[in-house]
Amino acid sequence: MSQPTSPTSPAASGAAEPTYILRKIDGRIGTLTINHEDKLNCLSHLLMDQLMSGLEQLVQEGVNVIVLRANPGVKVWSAGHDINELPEPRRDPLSYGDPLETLLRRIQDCEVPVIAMVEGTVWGGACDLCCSCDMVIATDGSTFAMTPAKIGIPYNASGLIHFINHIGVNKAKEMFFTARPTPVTEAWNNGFVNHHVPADDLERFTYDLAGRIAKNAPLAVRAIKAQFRLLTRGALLDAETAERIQAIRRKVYDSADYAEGIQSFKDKRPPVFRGV
Ligand code: LCV
Repeated sequence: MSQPTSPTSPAASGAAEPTYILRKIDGRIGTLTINHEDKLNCLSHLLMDQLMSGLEQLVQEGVNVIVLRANPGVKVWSAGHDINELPEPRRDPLSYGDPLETLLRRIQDCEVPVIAMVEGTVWGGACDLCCSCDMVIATDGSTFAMTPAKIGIPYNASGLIHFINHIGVNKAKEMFFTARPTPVTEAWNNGFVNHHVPADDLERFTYDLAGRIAKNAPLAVRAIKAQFRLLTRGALLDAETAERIQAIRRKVYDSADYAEGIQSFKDKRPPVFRGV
């Protein structure tokens, strides 16, 4: 087994960037470990940049499957988008070019299957990150919470499609409208995770499944993944519907409620939404 390697690149100041993603290869299985626990592995721009370059490097190094995980024993797998990096009001918080949206597409377009190995709680954009992986294996105690309504964010069409595809429209509405942490037993029943297993069996189970994929014909696996990607992009939207969705979303991220949602998090107080 090769040693864990970690992508560090000199920042402008010349100092090495913090290492938020650890990269490891074992045979044809690559592993990317999210490694920023003092901020609960929240998806900061730097962490997401390192995650995307980790994906590229593993594919270039010839892996046939990638496991995306956090360090063993975490209580929070990822607290979702770094709220401090959400744009100020009147700017789309989840635009096509947003680092989170770019990362989600990069995972869906990744040439090899990506398996999310989850323990602990998963929040907001990190749930969409799991949805964008090809499979999710979680421990029995894991939960998944979709939080945009709690923060005052309209989410976006491609993100909603991910959830509709995975768990059906009614369960997706419940996850988004309530922002409730959904226990894995429910998430399993509605198809959000492929398997849930006892915490002490998570690693064995996940790498056993990864090993089965790694020894299959790589070209066939890649071609099948590419077809799944094209077939699950969601129904074609006519131009007017796409513009109407944008208008609906703009009303929200232009609102005082969006500003209140972010500010209340920073102030560590419950938000007071006024519907304006
Ligand atoms: C920045 C954080 C975060 C964080 N960002 O520990 O899907 S969408 O549309 O909503 C999308 C925009 C999105 O993903 O938004 C983010 C959604 N995530 C959440 O709503 C989860 C927010 N975090 C929490 O509710 C709590 O942190 C949990 C329940 C995860 C853990 O609570 P706990 O009491 O154990 P703290 O809240 O004390 O957090 C520890 C440190 O991590 C920071 C938080 O500000 C704190 O930093 P300080 O020690 O500097 O105060 N943190 C947590 N989540 N998403 N920073």
